Amino acid sequence: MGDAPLKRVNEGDELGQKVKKQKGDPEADPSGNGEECGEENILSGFKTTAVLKDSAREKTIFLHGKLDEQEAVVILQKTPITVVSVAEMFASSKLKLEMRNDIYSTYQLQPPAHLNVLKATVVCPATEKHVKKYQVQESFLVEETGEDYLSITLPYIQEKSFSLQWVFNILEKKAEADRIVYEDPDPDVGFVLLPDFKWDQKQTHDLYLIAIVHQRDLKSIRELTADHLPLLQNICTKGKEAILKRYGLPASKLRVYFHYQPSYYHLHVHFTALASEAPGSGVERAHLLSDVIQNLRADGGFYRQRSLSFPLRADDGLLARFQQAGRL
Ligand code: GTA
Repeated sequence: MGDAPLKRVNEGDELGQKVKKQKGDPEADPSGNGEECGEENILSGFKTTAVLKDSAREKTIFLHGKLDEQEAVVILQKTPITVVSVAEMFASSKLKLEMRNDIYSTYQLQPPAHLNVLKATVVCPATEKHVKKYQVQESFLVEETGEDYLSITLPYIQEKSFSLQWVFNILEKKAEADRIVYEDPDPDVGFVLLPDFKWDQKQTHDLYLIAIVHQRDLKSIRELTADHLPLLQNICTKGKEAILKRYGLPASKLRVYFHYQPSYYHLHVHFTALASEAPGSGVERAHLLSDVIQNLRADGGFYRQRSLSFPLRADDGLLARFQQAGRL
């Protein structure tokens, strides 16, 4: 598989065990979300080799480097400020005046440590494909016919996709079990709904959940037919109900969609707050679940036959395959 780590972690590998623990491995951390694992800071040994991407607007930096000689990607993100924490923040922060002019003044506000937390995402050992995924790059729009999918895309993704181990861990309750918001265990129309790992779950204005289907033979929307309508309808209805019940957010405040191409080829649906600009929610990549359902109702072969457009990054191997096939 193209997702082979640059350097493999052995079963007994110390760093592998540390990272597993940090990332919520059920053997090490039954909670699945790494709570209170802070006895050891595995990132203290991280040596940055490159900044893959940084964004002042999104207050995020993506770093490539080494953790104890293993390739790693670390994403640091400042988390949104929640209204509930504001009163405590004002009461307990240090405030240093920067400038004052007439009715205007700016300050450096230093909140207490527990109100000043960054979200850190660690991928270790990272593959070359992970490093490329997070790197800023030029993109090209590709129009893929149904035939292109069978002759170019499918062989490529069978050969070189990210591992789905994290998905199977969720479905088998080996990881993140206590984060599950809703599950329909039916093998045909069932799914698991849980917070996406990009969401810190502190506030609903950037709510992000994913519904992962129990069926294991569906890679993406390309493989959907009218036979899958009960599955899609089930995710749509029960997913929205579960989000309303747990977070109080009605369907009218949600953006519910698939990615094409996804990064992980096991069918899943993204549920994001309409108010947020989740990465990958643009028209060139997102396909609303409601549109997919209607298209399949009108034509059961829609996603097998129609051309679908999507962006590919300059060094994506799939782009090279489209170029080699004279399709670009
Ligand atoms: N709960 O272990 C996991 C897990 N993993 C490995 C991935 N996801 C997970 N969720 C849980 N546990 O939304 C989530 C991903 C994603 C979904 C897969 O599964 O967060 P996809 O197959 O369509 O892949 O969806 P996608 O959208 O390309 O992947 P991803 O990772 O979201 O990357 C898209 C872009 O988002 C990146 O290029 C980057 O710009 C940005 N991004 C990625 N991760 C972060 C992050 N932690 N913080 C900020 N931005 C990020």
